[in-house]
Amino acid sequence: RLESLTLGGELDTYLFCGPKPADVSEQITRLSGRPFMPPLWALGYHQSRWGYRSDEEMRRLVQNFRGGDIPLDVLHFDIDYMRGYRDFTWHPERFAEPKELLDDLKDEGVRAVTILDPGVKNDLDGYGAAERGVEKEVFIKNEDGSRFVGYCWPGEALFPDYTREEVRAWWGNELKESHIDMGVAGVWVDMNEPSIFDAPFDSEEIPYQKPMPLATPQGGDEAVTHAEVHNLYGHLMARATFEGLHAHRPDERPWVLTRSAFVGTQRYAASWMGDNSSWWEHLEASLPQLSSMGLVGSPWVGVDIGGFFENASPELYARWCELGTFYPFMRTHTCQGTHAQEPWSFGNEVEEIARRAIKLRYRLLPYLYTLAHHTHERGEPPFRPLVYDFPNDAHVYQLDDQVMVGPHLLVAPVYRPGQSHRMVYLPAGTWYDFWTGQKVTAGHHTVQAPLGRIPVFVRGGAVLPLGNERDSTMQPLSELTLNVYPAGERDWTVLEDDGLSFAYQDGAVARLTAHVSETDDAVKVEVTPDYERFEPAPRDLVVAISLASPPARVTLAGEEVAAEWDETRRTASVRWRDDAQPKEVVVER
Ligand code: MIG
Repeated sequence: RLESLTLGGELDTYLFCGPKPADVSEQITRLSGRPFMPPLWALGYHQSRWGYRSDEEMRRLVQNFRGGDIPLDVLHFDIDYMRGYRDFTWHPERFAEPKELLDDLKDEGVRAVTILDPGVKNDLDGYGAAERGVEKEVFIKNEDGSRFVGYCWPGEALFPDYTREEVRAWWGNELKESHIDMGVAGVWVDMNEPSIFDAPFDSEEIPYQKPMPLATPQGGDEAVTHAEVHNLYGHLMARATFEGLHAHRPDERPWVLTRSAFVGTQRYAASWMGDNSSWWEHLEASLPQLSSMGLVGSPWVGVDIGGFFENASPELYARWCELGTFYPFMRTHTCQGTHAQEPWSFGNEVEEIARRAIKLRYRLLPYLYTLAHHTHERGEPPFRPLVYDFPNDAHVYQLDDQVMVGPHLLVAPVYRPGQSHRMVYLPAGTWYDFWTGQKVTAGHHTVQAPLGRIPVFVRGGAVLPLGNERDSTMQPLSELTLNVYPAGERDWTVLEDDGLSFAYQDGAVARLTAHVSETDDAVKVEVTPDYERFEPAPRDLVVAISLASPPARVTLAGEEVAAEWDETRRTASVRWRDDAQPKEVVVER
């Protein structure tokens, strides 16, 4: 009975004919907008929890990350940084000097992301944001013309009508002094379904979630009811936040994280899947969740690593970090009142696993960042179901416990406790075990996966660019390795830019192309840098070729060189100082 599920109005239906799933992702984002281009730092590791509540605590966290040799780019500031949950304020005692704090964090390579809820505290007694908002009439009014008031964290709250352009501009202006001038890098928008309660949280009765009355008028010149735009509330809040960051810091790409979204929100914001729990089932569920989001045009997604509600076991947290390495957005987050959930909170063994998982994330950044360019250009999701890459393989149609990360990596996490191996299906083609460099045949395999080792396979033909380990993306890349997994003739181009500004739109992108070809007894890799429009920081280039056994002879630019043989990963590697000149590496088997 469809009529009982909808409230009326028209339902516009679009049919995307593909024919392949990859074509559908391209078509959806061609119509509804290409995903925003993230700044490089947003691809780094984010640490969060509801409950970090002081300047001192934030500084201690950064010390622990740096002292523990665990990379970190972003700390999230949840609702406790505000003064009584008032948007656009900082708590006067707990965060007395936000600018100083954020400057100091930045000196350590760490950026801040702050949360904002749509409900602006109904406090017209010296609270500037609410007063200016009332003066500019930005808040939603009831049918009788009085201001709509709902309950949320600040108690009585007023709700901006983000459908109106002048309201979005007001919201953006409010961001300037309180956030942008303080040095906040990105903004996390929450509760924007909008989530509203019928009583204050500290009341005797249990507060009950209650939507805004559906007849509530919204809109400006084009008058609508809340019923018509309810599902756009989060989308428009994300848009207002993105546009505000952009307007007041035009040289940097905005980064916004939103809980509620609609078709098209991918132009403005990343999102996470909301409040999950520290359950194995939710670790497992993240695979179909995130890969489905990617398919339908919303690729910058993650789930709370370790789980939000309840307490993660050490093993669950370790496994979740292993998988989180590959999430488009990698953040640990947990609820107020749960056990500590930092990489070091579960003892030495788990800390080492989390450290290695986060370090691998940083090594993968040149690959993930190249994928980000593809995502931005054509809607190609970095995290996707196998059917995206193998549309003709009926085995993968029902397969939702392994994913592709870009075209090169197949990731098959362990998502049950106490397991040391799992089944993995590899579609037709040549594959390599990421950890051992061993060639693996297509088909079903039982794969060893002890705690600390997530099964990852590289597709034959891949050139996988890996960077050096870094504490933060603020440190330059000093080494770029092109890992070559031979399987015939292939090209791959690594894309790099300043990672922060919009200069890439004018072509300020470095392109490093590797052309791989194979004969029976040799693998040839032609590396061609094109740094005319953007010059990367000084660095070494390395070509590392997966081989069954140590090579007989290796040449670099025609000269015989001593290649380094890595027995554990079965690669022969050749290194040189990147002088922006083309080079040819030939390995004779
Ligand atoms: O009512 O800001 O999903 O990530 O930590 C809870 C506190 C409000 C819900 C978000 C969660 C966040 C929490 N918020």
